[in-house]
Amino acid sequence: MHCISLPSSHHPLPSPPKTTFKLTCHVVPRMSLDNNNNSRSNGFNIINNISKLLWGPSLPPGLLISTVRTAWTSTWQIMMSQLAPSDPSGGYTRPPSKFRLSHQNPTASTTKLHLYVGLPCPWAHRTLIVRALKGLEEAVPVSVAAPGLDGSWEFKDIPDKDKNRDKDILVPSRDKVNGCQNLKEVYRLRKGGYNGRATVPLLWDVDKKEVVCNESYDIIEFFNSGLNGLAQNPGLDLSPVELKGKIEEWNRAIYPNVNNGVYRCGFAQSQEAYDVAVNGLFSTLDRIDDHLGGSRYLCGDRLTLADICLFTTLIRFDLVYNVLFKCTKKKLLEFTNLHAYMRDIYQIPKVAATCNFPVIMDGYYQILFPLNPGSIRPVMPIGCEHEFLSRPHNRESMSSVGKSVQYVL
Ligand SMILES: N[C@@H](CCC(=O)N[C@@H](CS)C(=O)NCC(=O)O)C(=O)O
Repeated sequence: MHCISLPSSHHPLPSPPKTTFKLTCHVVPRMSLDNNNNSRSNGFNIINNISKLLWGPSLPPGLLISTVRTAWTSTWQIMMSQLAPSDPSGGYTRPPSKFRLSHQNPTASTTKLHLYVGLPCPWAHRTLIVRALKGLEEAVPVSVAAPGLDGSWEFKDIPDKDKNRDKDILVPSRDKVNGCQNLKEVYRLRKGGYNGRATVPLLWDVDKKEVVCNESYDIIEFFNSGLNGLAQNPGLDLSPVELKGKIEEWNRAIYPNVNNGVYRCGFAQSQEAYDVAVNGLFSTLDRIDDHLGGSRYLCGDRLTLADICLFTTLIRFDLVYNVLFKCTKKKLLEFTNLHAYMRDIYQIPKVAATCNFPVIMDGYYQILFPLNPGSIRPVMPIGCEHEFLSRPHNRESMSSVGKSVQYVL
């Protein structure tokens, strides 16, 4: 491998260079055009052969970079504008969920329900945690989709050898109720069909073959209070009347700035949009961190839905968002209280089994192609492993009710 410096002016077109440039500031490897790397795709080899014909064994680096930069930037802008809708300033705007569960049309507790999720998705993760804490595993069985290479959700049984050694931990599965190959097919089964975004979580009415709801917050409220006749832990109330106001207040700050805030950083299509998102994210995290210095959970001594919604973003923070979504100002591990607070929730029985870290990492680093074209999965950062998350959090003393009386499941 040769090392070259980038020439300051454009390289003359397009004859092959006879000399090697001297190393000055930017050091980039000279692109080798040898066809000896079997791990590369056919596409790579075809382009490689055309390049060889045009320019000889190696490309002029200035030409290579300026051409690829122009082509890549335009392609990136097209991809991002289609995959991540934005406002005129380049800020990411999440499309609203199509199927809401309103209080006027509660689902009867006799309805046979099925839940579709994907493990990388923080919104689906909320529903898995509330389902587990309420003991709704039998009442609401689950099918776990995995992201396909085009980003849509697919069902496949993973080979035994790839299954997690911890038998309790959730893994991708086939569609256990409709036998579909992918989530789009499930949505299309409903009367009247559906061609919109096939998102998880999806709560499904098995007998009517109908979407009950695809908005995570509606689903967790429903799991919390709407299925107590079927729940193994009906006494647990994650949204008690006296705390509803506080929960809503936290949600109003946390949803736009943290839950969706990390996506607004990662999917920003302009520097201005990114700056607004990243400032909102870290100022809100600082505020929460201060608050958690004097309060075990967001609303005091009791775990609520607001904590669960915050948790599913925090557990992905150092693992994914810090790097891939450029949430770089601080790692979660560097906050005074947030990491211990996250460990406190992780250690509640049944929560750890909803967190499949390798599947979460793959779901972002290998699937969000426009943000990580090489699909390389970075090494797991310190503080994200099960062993570290199982360390003492020492937050029991903050709580006047002691350790998790309400979570004895
Ligand atoms: N507001 C929805 C968001 C759900 C959502 O955006 N899910 C993503 C995965 S994280 C999805 O399924 N995307 C697939 C797509 O947009 O086609 C909720 O909270 O349930």
